[in-house]
Amino acid sequence: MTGEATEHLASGKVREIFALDGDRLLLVASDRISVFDVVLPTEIPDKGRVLTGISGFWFGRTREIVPNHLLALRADGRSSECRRLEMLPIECVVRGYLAGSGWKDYQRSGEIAGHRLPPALVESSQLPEPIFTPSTKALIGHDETVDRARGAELVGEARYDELERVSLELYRLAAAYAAERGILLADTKFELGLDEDGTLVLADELFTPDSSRFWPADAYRPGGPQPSFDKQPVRDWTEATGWDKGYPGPELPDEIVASTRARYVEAFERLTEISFDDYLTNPEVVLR
Ligand code: Q0T
Repeated sequence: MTGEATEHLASGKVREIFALDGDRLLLVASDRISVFDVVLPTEIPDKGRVLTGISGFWFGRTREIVPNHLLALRADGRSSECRRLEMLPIECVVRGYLAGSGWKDYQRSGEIAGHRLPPALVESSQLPEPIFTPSTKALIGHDETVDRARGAELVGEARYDELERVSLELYRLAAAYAAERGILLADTKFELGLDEDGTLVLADELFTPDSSRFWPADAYRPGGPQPSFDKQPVRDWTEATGWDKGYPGPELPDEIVASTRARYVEAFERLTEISFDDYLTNPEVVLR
């Protein structure tokens, strides 16, 4: 036997987690793509490498805000060696624009996670200020948004305040940076954990198109849903087939695969200003 023992710990829709040893995990991003919460039978070549590279880029540029779990990027470009943490039981969501479940909550109640919002906002409106709207991980179905009182019951008041402060700071940094490159970061989700000394550490993936809504700035028209930077051609093509959005989803034609791959690579190159070929030669270029 060569190589190391790796125990498979968990599968997500598009990622796998393995234990390398007692202190380290290996996160492997596949090329699977989900639309309308369904994983399609067709893969997008290099999608997992693009997402791993974008996460690595952001982990390298947010260390002054909060330490993170990334230890190394492997030569395959899709595998990250990470510190193993005690994960916190809330997902940290920041919204700068009104979309998805936030838009639904606003229409119903005029607020999201206890944040009272101005009247007369429309779908995709920019919010007056980014807001922290954490959620609990539901075992099945969608995550449940929680307010400060419920969030503080789950992690403690001081930790909740720390999560809110760090999350807003991360969002503001990335949203300003992306906007300069023609990409609106509508919202994003972080997962954090604690290391052996109880220090807060950023985990999971960071500011990828799978954990964030990326909108092309030049197409931004509030008053309706916005096209997704990465997945819009896949959404449009699959919907046009008459698919009922249940399993199994349809196979994608080659031209949709090729144009979607190109959009992921474009997102990587616009955000990082690094050529994707250079990333494939040495993934750690994103950390410099
Ligand atoms: C985790 C300890 O990504 C997840 O599941 C998809 C297969 C969620 N998840 C994260 C962990 C991490 C990370 N990232 C970490 N550094 N330490 N656990 C477990 N599940």
